[in-house]
Amino acid sequence: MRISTTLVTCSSLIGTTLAACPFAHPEALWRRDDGPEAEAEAPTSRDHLVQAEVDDSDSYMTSDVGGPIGEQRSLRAGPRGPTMLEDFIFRQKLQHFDHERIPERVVHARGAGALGTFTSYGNWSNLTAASFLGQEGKKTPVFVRFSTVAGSKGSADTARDVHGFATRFYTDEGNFDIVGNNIPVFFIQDAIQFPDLVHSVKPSPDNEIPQAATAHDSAWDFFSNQPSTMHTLFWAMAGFGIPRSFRHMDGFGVHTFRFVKEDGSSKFVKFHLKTLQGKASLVWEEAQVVSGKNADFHRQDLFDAIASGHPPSWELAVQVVDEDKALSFGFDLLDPTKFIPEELAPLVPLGKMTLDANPVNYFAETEQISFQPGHVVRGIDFSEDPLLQGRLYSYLDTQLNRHGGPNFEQLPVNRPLPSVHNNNRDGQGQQFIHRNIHQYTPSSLSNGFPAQANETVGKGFFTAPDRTVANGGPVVRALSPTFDDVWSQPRLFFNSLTRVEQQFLVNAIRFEASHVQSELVRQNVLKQLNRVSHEVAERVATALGMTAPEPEPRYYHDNVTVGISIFNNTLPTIEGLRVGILASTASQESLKQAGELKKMLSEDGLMVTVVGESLGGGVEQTYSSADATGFDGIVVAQGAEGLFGPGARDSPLFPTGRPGQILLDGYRWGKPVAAVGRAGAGVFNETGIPKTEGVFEGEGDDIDGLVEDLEAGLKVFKFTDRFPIDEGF
Ligand code: HDE
Repeated sequence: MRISTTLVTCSSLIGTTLAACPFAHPEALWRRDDGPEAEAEAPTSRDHLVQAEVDDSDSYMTSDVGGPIGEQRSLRAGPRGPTMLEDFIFRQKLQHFDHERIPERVVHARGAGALGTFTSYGNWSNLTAASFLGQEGKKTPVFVRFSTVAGSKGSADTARDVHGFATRFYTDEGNFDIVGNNIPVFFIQDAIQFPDLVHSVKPSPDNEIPQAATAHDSAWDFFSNQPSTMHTLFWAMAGFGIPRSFRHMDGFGVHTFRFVKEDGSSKFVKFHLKTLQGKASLVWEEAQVVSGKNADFHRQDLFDAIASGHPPSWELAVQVVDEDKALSFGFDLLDPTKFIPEELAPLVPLGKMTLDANPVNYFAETEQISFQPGHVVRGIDFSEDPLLQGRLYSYLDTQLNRHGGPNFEQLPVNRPLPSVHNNNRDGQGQQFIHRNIHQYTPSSLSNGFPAQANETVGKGFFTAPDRTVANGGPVVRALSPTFDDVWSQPRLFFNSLTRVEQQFLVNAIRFEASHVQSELVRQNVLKQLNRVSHEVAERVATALGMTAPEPEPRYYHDNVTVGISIFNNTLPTIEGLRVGILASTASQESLKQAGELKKMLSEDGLMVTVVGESLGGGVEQTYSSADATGFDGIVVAQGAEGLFGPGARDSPLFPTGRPGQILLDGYRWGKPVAAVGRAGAGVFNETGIPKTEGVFEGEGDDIDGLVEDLEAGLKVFKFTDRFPIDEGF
């Protein structure tokens, strides 16, 4: 099969360059011809959206129905008279404005999108009939939307939260969505509890406080009464809740799905998207400061990385398990509060996804994209996971609410690449002009078209033909007892963290629980923690001024697994990370050196900003607006040392002590900090930074060595020995 990438342009369709043609039938735009010799070919990144773009350059302003319009003044009955009802230009403009918003997503409202390409590493027909995985080098356009969960559309990016990682593959056999998260497990086991979970974490209904935070009574009341939440909570309270950027997090399909082969046989799979930038996380104080300084921290990072030519990549991988092994690991594969440790089922890398294009219109693309776990392609099937089963209903329903009708799949960002043929008709905002007057099946009058595909004809099956369900029992409103143990895996997760990550997790629960007003809820929290680990319960209890319950060892164990720690690994690449060079506008020496440093660091793919008292001479940001949240590493240029320490001269150009504070905060938040030659020892002494790991002093004027050290430090990313650990742990 071949999908022609020859676009029939809008201008050739309607003969004008002044308007685009979003209403054209995609069949006119994408031509399919099937043929055995035809090789797979697909558009990349945003080619498939270009047909809907509107280019205003070299155009006259028109009304919504195309007539040129002029003066942007309303029509008045005399210069001082009332506005006239006949002014359709005025009415059209205001009316459209009044209807600009659609309901924000009830969860995952805050997000950012990017486009790119997925390339298959091989022909995976030994695992699945999915065509986008059927050939080495086969390319499929993708759209990814990253998000937080609880916050509203205007909330801050770095709120502590689970993060959404929703990926659409525009395959040549239709859209496939992995609507996943950056954490491989979920809070609840049954979809019927989702509204309760969300109501508990959202702001209080009386005062709409707190925004984008779980540090409040109702959230922890629910968590502590619903212990299936413990596992996901542990991940969210560790670094996974506050990633450094969308680029530095993994994605997980969470549920078990099925891969179905051409012969109809199927296996269970878990989807993973492994970041090739490495996992990296902020520390909590830093994340809180970022929330205030730059609410757009993550979306800006993604946009800038792509715009500046550092496209992030992920590897799509699966864990494959025979269906009769669903219960063989000591937990149930249908239970979404469990992940499969890698040593039990290795990751099979299937291909690589690279995001290399930014949306050109946030609303049309990122806001209108309508993901659904129910968007699967032939070769991929669901499992009986009760959370997934509920999502198959909820996402369709939510799109109907957001878009006001059933034709949202016809929006440019939602359209599949192949043309759509069925008897679904009409409805609000219908974009297509269907010619078939026999819009029903079966029909002799339409010669049986569109014909119904099946396993042998027309490549049509979704449900695995050999699929069976382990059932036969009575109809029950209950979960299987194989879902009962919700404490062993949070413990496995905790055991697999480094000591300092365990401390971060404990500190995060301390922070959240200390915001809980109710003594009863705090006790319930300790009770649940104690089932996972007496140590965690005790450590949290000390901060709450309470006593942990007696140990409850039923689920205690010392097992560990791999791939959990964020801080234990060095990053495979530093491309796209940000470095601040602290210079002084008053010192030519520092400006010259800042320029040299910038050149060297930029050549290695870093995004570098020179900071000084005022702009000019290579300075791009002033001390009045700079702070440590903007940089992953900091270097002080020689000649700027007078700006640091208590002896530094106050300046009306920036808040007192700001240069020193940037350096000190960078140090306190675990970042590599460096100073060239003479500046070295001086600035560190003045700002009270001890000479420890990740604090680099250049020898004399040698900036080569210092750049090398700093870059090695950036790979470490966070120097965690700077963070104190509870005594005795
Ligand atoms: Fe969602 N979820 N969810 N969710 N979810 C939505 O769909 C829902 C769940 C996830 O960037 C909504 O279009 C139910 C798990 C992401 O557009 C809504 C249940 C996972 C996104 C919805 C879950 C997710 C959503 C809100 C329990 C990880 C953002 C607007 C059964 C595997 C997608 C929308 C985007 C969005 C319902 C649980 C991930 C209301 C009922 C588990 C990444 O339909």
